[in-house]
Amino acid sequence: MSDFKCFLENAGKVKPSERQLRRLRETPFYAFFHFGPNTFTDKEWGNGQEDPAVFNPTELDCNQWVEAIKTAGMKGAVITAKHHDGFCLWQTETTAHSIKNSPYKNGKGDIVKELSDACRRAGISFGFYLSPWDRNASCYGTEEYNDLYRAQLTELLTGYGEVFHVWFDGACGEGPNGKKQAYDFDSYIELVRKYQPNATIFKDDGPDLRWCGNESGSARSSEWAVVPYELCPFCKKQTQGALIEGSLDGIYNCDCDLGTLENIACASGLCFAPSEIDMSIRPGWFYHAEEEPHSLERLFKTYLNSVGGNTTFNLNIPPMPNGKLDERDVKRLKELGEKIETSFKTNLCENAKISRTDFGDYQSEYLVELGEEKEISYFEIMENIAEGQRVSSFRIICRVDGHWEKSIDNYTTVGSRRICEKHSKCDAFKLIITSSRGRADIEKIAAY
Ligand code: FUL
Repeated sequence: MSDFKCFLENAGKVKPSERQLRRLRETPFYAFFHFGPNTFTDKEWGNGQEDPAVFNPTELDCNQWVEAIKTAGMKGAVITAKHHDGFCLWQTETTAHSIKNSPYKNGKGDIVKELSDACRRAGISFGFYLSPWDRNASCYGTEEYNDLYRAQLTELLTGYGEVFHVWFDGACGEGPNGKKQAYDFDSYIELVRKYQPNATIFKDDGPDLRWCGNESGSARSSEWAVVPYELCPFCKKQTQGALIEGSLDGIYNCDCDLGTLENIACASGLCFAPSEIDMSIRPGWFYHAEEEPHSLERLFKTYLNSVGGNTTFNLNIPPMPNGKLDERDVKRLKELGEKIETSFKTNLCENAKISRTDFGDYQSEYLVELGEEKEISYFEIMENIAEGQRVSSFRIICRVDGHWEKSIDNYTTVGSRRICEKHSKCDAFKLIITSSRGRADIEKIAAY
């Protein structure tokens, strides 16, 4: 086998871990809740000097939060247990800058507990965000802070039942004494693995989900979960050695193409690191009364391009100062859920005849005969991602009135799930795989 063929086939065999596979397949759509002193001071970033007395939600209702995200079809929720201001929403032993010193329930409240309980009751997975950047902790910028952070992490990992997702923000600013912190991420990750082995960890550069590179919900048109190890050094390196001498110093996780052949060929090794798309339903991460939720069209498009673009979708809905979600957001979530539900209600390929023809090792064609003319709006394709991501380009052509259309739609990656919005009235279509890294392994072809 030539070096090139060998390299391609190995790239197509880079596999997800069990937990990555679970996140992509079972819980790809979940909620973020940004809640804390900023909610009350109308800020996005607190400076850590806020008086805990500002935190006083008078009608807190985590059941309402959870019921609202359920209507959108989300399966998990992640709360900002501590944002950059250092204020802790749970009964921590590690700092006085917490809910213990707020008027909420006379200092006896615990938002992490209220949300995790509400999630459990509703069958929603629970997760948390714990900001490493802490603008309140006096030891920030010293090794002592890593101990403090680990203690906080341990409290959250051990006190609130099963955790599905832990979100490590990469932001690293100055603390109250002007110093920056060297975060000991290896030890943080070790703690998550020890206490919550099933939880996925989000961090800019892995280990389980990497940052997509923007906060506006824009997805890549080619989203490879297999990327150069240099980009995600917290992931497991699964192949060794570059095919081409080169250097990847110039690429960064917000570039529009990460897993291209040119990039992976120069990588010192490859790893499996799917991305997560994180965005807020409103312009801000925290609640600001004057802001409006984004349009249904924008949110639905982001859903199609994320969950249907080989990534996960973490959509933030900021609770109001009274501790409830804004009815405008609740309405939008419901509309989104209904749009998803109606768009993907009936798989028109249920009784279709599907046959595959191979053209050599890396090209193939699936003929899907529907039996009668059907009106299609979305095509859905899933690769057997458990064995790797392989398809690098494909086309869908439809048979309309007995003629095969000359399609100009060229798509690239598939991965866990690819949704293509394409309207057609046809009685058959072909999925033509025009290139792949090893033999394509298609798990599902559907049309809606
Ligand atoms: C960023 C933070 O600075 C924002 O406030 C927000 O929490 C976002 C999800 O991550 O790094």
